[in-house]
Amino acid sequence: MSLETIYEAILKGDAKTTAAQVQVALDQQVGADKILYEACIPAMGEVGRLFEAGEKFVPEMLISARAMQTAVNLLKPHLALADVRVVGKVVIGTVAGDLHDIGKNLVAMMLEGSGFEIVDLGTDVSPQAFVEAVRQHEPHLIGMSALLTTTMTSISETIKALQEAGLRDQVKVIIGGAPITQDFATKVGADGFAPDAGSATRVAKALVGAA
Ligand code: B1M
Repeated sequence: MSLETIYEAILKGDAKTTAAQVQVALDQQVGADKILYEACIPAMGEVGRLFEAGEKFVPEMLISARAMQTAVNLLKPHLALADVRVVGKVVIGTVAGDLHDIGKNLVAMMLEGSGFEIVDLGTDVSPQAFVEAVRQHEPHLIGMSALLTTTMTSISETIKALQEAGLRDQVKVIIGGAPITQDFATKVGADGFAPDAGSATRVAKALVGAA
């Protein structure tokens, strides 16, 4: 096993080899976070670079995403901490028009591992669905993920919908995703921004006063 083998397997979209090699790595006591951050996530970055360069196409992105998901499923129990107290409730989703969920799932997983109760609304979540979920679940936090420059606007639309529903003051909003920046978060009035799953946990805890 080497991290390089896992990286290559995800890049090729070979889910079977990915699963087998991740398991070998875990059996050899390689840290789950090392496997995630040094093999899996860089592989997805390279898939994106090749797509942008016209050397990979949507179906190939999809099979790499599936291979990545098999890795995440195997890593999950090792990343989540066992005995954590509940520090707050988060409603999380990928915004309207956007189907990317790997990053959102990782963020949800890390939040869960650090004591948050998670209500995952999935992908392509409309502003109205976020509003309804806040009414129904009364979370401390809403987490929105956007991976496309074209869907970043769904974040501001959702924040606006929360304001119009009179719910904005009841929840903190944390956002993230590849095109999102702190500047954008400030501009749209989000309470927090995190560039990756690890910092999402720190920001979320700070927002609920559990840091
Ligand atoms: Co898409 N795609 N994709 N894609 N895709 C990108 C995002 C892209 C950058 C590729 C590229 O051109 N280089 C590009 C967007 C360009 C842009 O908008 N500027 C792109 C495009 C164009 C598209 C389509 C439009 C392609 C087409 O159809 N022509 C299409 C859109 C579909 C839609 O959503 N409506 C599309 C489709 C797809 C697939 C379905 C094939 C697949 C997604 C499968 C899935 O998610 N189940 C896919 C994939 C896999 C990618 C890339 C290659 C990888 C994304 C990923 O999973 N990264 C991506 C290229 C890239 O990102 N470099 C690309 C790994 C993941 C761990 O990182 O999601 O960034 P990420 O999450 C990080 C942080 O961003 C952060 O923490 C995570 C973990 O550290 N984070 C948060 C994320 N959410 C957060 C929330 C937070 C806090 C932090 O708080 C709540």
